[in-house]
Amino acid sequence: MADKSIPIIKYTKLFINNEFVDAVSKKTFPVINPSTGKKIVEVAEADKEDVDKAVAAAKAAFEQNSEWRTMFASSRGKLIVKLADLIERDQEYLASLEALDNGKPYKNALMDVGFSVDVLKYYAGYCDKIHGSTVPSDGNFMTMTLKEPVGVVGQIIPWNYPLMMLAWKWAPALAAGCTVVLKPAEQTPLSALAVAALAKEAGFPKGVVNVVPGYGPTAGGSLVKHPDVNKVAFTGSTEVGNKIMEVVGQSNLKRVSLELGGKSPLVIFDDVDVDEAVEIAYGACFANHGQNCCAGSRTYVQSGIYNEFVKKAAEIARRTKVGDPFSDATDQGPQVNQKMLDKILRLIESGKKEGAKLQTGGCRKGNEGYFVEPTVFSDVNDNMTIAREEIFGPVQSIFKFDTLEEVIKRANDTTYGLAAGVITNNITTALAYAKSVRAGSVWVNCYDAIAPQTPFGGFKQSGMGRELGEEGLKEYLELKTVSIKV
Ligand code: TXE
Repeated sequence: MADKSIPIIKYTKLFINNEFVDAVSKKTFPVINPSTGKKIVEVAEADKEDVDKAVAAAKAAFEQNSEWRTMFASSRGKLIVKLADLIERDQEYLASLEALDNGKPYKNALMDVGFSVDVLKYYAGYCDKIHGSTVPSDGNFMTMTLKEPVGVVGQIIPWNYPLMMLAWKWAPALAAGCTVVLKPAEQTPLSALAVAALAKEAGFPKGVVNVVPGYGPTAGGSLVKHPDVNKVAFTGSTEVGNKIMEVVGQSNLKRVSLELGGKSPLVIFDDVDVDEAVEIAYGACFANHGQNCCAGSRTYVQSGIYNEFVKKAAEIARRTKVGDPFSDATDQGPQVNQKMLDKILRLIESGKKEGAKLQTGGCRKGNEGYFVEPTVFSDVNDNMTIAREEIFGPVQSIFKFDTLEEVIKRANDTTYGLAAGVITNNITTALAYAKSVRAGSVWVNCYDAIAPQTPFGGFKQSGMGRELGEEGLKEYLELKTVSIKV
């Protein structure tokens, strides 16, 4: 297969009411190529006035007798399938946009596109299966429940999986019958705009989906504050998640779902095949350059295999091919921007200073773009900064442990609770761990086993609510009880 080439950018304006339009202010912002640090293109910058327009369009599309509200549920499902088909048709173009502004290898971006298609199709099937129930209430009543769309939804997504995060947000919202205003991350707005054009081509009525690229505090903040937005769904940092809760509390008490950061533990017992465990742990930590909310960034290894594991973990990390996302040989592209590069390098320095043992990596790679050497630290202790802060980069921290009881306590000693993993051949150990660890997803002898059907979300400060699966759909539904006197 030949290496892929850089795509032509077709859409750079806001998408409101099925039209691509300039920002009211006519302002634009630069989108940067993380492989070079140079500008790719200027994109229209939404601010409050633009968000107001987009929300008004979404509100009109949600009016009682609108085309969207009166559409058969099964037709809504077909429309979502059509969008999924168009995304599949354009998968190479969309994957190349992701590789360009996010920096992930093209081959990985192509997998993200495939997963996005699967998620859309999964939820499309729900449209005409959103049942209420009948309730045997006291008194002479016939009582039933109806599940209705929550209304206009504001969705704010990050840059690590731009297209996939759009699909995780749009698919359940549209299946439920909501209308959407999406703010993509300022670093990676290109694929969302291309998919907006596909939504129009699929035949979504105007105003059902709107895309407003722009910055967090301005475009994002306006969406969170907006009195006509009935729900906000956010994926991003815990810090911004906290801010959203404050603003929502002071505005209209809109529904909120949050998918935030993590510091997930992967625990490896010494009854396992070490090579296999090293590979699972490598994937858990380094997938998507470590820019993964559920990254297994704390690797706990039992003392019996500790030394062998550390040696092999460093070897496998050293073999990673870091470079051009458009080359087939590349395993790891650049980090997304200068801010993330600086954060990762600062945390690597803290690891060195605080006494962790650097096994490999530890530096920026090259002088152009935002590349980081895959880095492995051993002898990490629980109080070091690299053990506690989310690094969001290609940095593995390896800890030594002796007993199950001890490691459960240490695994849970974090403010986060998004995911956790365990590798062992002992079923009792695996189940004891799975029951005790405080995390929204637990993976046994695997990692990142995420599918459209599996609910995903966090305990503690990793968020609230769930995405994917039936639980993900519920986040976009209101329950109504109707009692009829008989
Ligand atoms: O996140 P932000 P950043 C974590 C990770 C990373 C750190 C910072 O640790 O190092 O967060 O990344 C929008 N009101 N995660 O700065 O700022 C913003 O425009 C409304 C984990 O990129 O949270 C973007 O669209 N919206 C994570 C989105 O929020 C606001 C993925 C995420 O940006 C806003 C990304 C505001 N006041 C980072 N401020 C995960 N859970 O996967 C910003 N935004």
